[in-house]
Amino acid sequence: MNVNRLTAIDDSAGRSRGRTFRRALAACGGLLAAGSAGAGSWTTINMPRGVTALSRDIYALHMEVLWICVAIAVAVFGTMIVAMIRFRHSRGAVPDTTMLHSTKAEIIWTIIPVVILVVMAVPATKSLLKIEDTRGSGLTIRVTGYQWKWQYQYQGDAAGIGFFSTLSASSNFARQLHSGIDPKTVPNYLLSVDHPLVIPSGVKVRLLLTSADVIHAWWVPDFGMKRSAIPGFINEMWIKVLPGKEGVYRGQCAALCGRDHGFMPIVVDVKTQADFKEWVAQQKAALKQASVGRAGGALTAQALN
Ligand SMILES: [Cu+2]
Repeated sequence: MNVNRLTAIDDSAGRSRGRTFRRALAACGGLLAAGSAGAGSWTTINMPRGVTALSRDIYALHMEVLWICVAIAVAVFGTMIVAMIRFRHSRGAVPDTTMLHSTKAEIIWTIIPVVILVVMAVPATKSLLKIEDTRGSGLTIRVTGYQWKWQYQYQGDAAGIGFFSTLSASSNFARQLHSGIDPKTVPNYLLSVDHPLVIPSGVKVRLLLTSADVIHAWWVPDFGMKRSAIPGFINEMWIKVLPGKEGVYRGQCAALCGRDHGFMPIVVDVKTQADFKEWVAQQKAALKQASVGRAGGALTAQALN
């Protein structure tokens, strides 16, 4: 084998490596393009902004941290990609074996991450403190998880109002084996209940969460909050739906709580304060009527005896 032939082999190997590299780059580009075309819109990929004071705070924090991570990723991967392309072996790059230790470099790459962490920790701590601060609430509701339903018991001015919230009959029929019902035809399949939780907008609503059997978790994504409901414990969380954001919001139990874990959804009907007052008055009137009916029934039974 002569020297010319060796050079020829080297050249062809270099060209083939170049082609492989370009093909790999093209494949990566193709994958990225396919990924972005196939993915849903930004709002379905990202977490929801939500409708409460806390959810907006959490969303802002999430976006801030996301963009910091994006900047770090661009800087780190960008440097790596440039280094791999410019200083690749096929271009004759020789490894630098002289830089074994640099105190200056170590100080820089320790201080920069610490500064980044502090920049992220300040707003995160503020949000955490806000999340835990349940003082000054205008309404308190006790929420109890059961296998597999939720119980809501209003306290304070709305005391006495309470009910169980279970999967709606339409979803329950459709979910049965061989029901013959196409779930796609059921509105809000597995996300609808018989009695939704009713709360007012613009009021700090405190939820006291517990459970009567196993660990459940109360979670409505649009409220930005999720809390565990644990037997023997009372966990707190608060919601303040922004005025103008009245409507129906849906969520699910977020702790794997047994066979029918997927069949205990959460539905919250957020009303204006005036409508909520009216609803409370209606519920109390119905309660009064029921107690009068019960008392009447008891008297009739006594008379008959
Ligand atoms: Cu559950």
